[in-house]
Amino acid sequence: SDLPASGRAPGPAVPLALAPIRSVADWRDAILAKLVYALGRDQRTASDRDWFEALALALRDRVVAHALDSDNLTRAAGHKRVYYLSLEFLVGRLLVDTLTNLDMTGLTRAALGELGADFERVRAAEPDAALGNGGLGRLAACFMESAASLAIPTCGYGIRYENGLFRQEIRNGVQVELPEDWLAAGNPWEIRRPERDCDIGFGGHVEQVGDDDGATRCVWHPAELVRAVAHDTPVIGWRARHANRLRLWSARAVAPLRLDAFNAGDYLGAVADDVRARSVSRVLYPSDTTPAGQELRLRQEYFFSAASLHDILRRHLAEGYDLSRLPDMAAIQLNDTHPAIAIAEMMRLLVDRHGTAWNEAWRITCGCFSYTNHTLLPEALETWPVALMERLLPRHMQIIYRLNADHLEAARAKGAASDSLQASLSMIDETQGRRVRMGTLAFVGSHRVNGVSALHTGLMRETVFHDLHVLHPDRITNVTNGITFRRWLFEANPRLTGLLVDVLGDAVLDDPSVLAGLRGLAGDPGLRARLIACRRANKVALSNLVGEQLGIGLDPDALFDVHVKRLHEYKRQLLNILEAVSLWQAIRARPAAGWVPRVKIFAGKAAASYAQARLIIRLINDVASVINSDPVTSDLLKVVFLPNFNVSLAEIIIPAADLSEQISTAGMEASGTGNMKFALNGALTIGTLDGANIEIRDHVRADNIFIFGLTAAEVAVRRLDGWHPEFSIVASPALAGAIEAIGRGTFSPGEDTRFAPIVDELRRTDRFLVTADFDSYAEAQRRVAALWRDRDAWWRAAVLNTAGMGPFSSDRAIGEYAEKIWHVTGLER
Ligand code: Z16
Repeated sequence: SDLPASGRAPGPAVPLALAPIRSVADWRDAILAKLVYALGRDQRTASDRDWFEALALALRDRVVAHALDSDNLTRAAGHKRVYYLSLEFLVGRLLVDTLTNLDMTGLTRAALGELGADFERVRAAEPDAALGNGGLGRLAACFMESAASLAIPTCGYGIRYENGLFRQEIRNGVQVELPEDWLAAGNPWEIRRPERDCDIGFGGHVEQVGDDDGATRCVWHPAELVRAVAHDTPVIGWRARHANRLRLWSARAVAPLRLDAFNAGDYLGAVADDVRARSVSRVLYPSDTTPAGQELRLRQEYFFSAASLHDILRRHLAEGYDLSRLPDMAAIQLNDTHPAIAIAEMMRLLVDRHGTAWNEAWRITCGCFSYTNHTLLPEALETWPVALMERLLPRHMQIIYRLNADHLEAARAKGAASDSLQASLSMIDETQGRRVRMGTLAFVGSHRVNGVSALHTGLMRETVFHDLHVLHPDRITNVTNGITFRRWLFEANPRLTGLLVDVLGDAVLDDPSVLAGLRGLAGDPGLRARLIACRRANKVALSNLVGEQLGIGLDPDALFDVHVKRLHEYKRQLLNILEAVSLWQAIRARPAAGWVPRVKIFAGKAAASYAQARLIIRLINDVASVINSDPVTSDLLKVVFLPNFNVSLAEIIIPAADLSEQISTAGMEASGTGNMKFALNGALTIGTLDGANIEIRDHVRADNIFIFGLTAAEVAVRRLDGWHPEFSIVASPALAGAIEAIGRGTFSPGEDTRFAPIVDELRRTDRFLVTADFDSYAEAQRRVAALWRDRDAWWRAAVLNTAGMGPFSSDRAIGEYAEKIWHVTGLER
């Protein structure tokens, strides 16, 4: 009689988490058992990959036990859950992350040693899970780790792309994209969940049951079904406090094989449906910040949104709750507009499937959803042609029309009645064909909408979302991004972490605010000597990698000046390489002028379709080959482009950086998160007043960061006041000299037009104000060199950077989401 409506026994009967392993011998035997009995391999011939897999399986047992425990506890406590819907999760490797959070790294090194395997090689055998493009995807991965660490019951939902972000090779200076096949050898972390599979419809027609305003029950008859197949990856939090899961959907046909066709000899036709269905989860769209706009992308968005909502409602009902209570039990976060169609899908499920009245369905929907915006670039705001939406998702289009009518009516009632206001507020953009504005749908269907840095949130209110903000003045809120210190400090930089623990005590591992205690030690010579030793070791490791990969010898005592991130014009890698050219020219003119030896390190991928970004990669590589072979400057300046930037490479590069380049055109980088990773590891930032750079300056203090360039407000003025790049070029001989060298073919011998598109853009339009900021940037670089010469002052500033970074932990960010947006707390044990 005390069973819930689901009829299942309530509560956790026994704790499932396995007892901690205490002895090396026990752990060694557990790993060996996986190698032999799960994989069927022999210890004497096992490869690094075999050992990785055996170890991952042994670890997964432990993490899964925690996840089941956490789940039982959540259910028994009737605790609200968070659902993080994201088309991207840029996880990277999971081995060391898992070992760190279970505190089993030392044990594992020893156990593998006894088995005759090498920990470092086993670790390197894991492929990166690169299911994301850049910041947005990596943020989702940091958030998953922090939610688990804070014991906030959370499920991440996304797509299990067969091919994640492409692998980048550089051939003759040119980016070449190759498919990334991370699943080729299987994925030991994931578990298939066939009982969670569900079928997702596309196309077809809608049967009208009630009146024709879309607000009453309808029946959608899809023309096509695609099966969503569930795979869970358990995510363990710090000190194994709690474990969540990441549920990724892959697509396949409902009937994968047409046996009649096969028997008739039509082998391709027999599997054609399956090939078509599988294309939905086949590959991650490689465009960072610009929407892909193809039908397959909309299919991906709806496919994973619908499968996830189906799963959320199923769980809610199975636990015996009424749908009216959904907002008390489920907070659904939309990571950008990519899953915004989930708002229409929720309305469809409630109204058509469960018979909920329209207004009640809307209360439930808005109560559950919230939306994070990650960019204001006008070309990046997602819209879908109405005609495509009508064809692929006819019922959703009806629902959107009806929601839009309600929304515009409410706006009119509040005084926003003019044609221009109604047009700007509408979910339908009529200016370029008729298109659905996904940002407006997401905004209207959410109880909270957040930006990712203070500046970005302010600009949301003032620009793109201005009119919606006036209508709903309490809806937009700021949650500045953060990064998980477990991965980006403890795992990436064990040397610095060891030092911090020595100096600040174990508490620094659990409470990032303890880092502030370093401020009192900024002048301590003992600390400084140890910091220098640890940075130098990290730089030697990076130099070895550069030597192996590119055959370039680096001096680890040179200033390592690092610019790694996606290639995009607004991120202004071009500004950096122009300054490198100009520096090279200056050194050649006066080789004995006491230059600071510098290594400029670049890495990053360009969207395959983004010609100008690809050309900038080519320019960096061509400049590198000329400069690196110049005997006059060879001890003073090197330029390096490391191919295939990914999470694992970032973990090696960032701890070895002295200087962090965060030089986007002000107002264009929503937040940045690389900026936080570098500063946490003690690099000084050279940057504009953009995104989270502003808050980083506030926390590390203005003396310890090199700020330059136009502010966002000044950029806005420049764009209006008739400024022309020629003004800036004429005023700056250094800039003119660099542009001229590029235009003259100095870096493209025999082909002086190679970089004409870059030179023309700089001279004619310069949409990203590279020329306007050049002198200010070059001057900031001279301040960098001056501070570098004053070793004590440099290291004092470095200490103050690490000391000020506590607030940029993603635990803080997730804590703010939990309190201000999700209204959840961590689970108490
Ligand atoms: C992305 O990585 C970002 C924005 C976006 O619209 C699409 C993608 Cl794939 C980035 C922002 O550019 C960056 O400033 C921000 O730090 C990051 O999202 C996380 O919020």
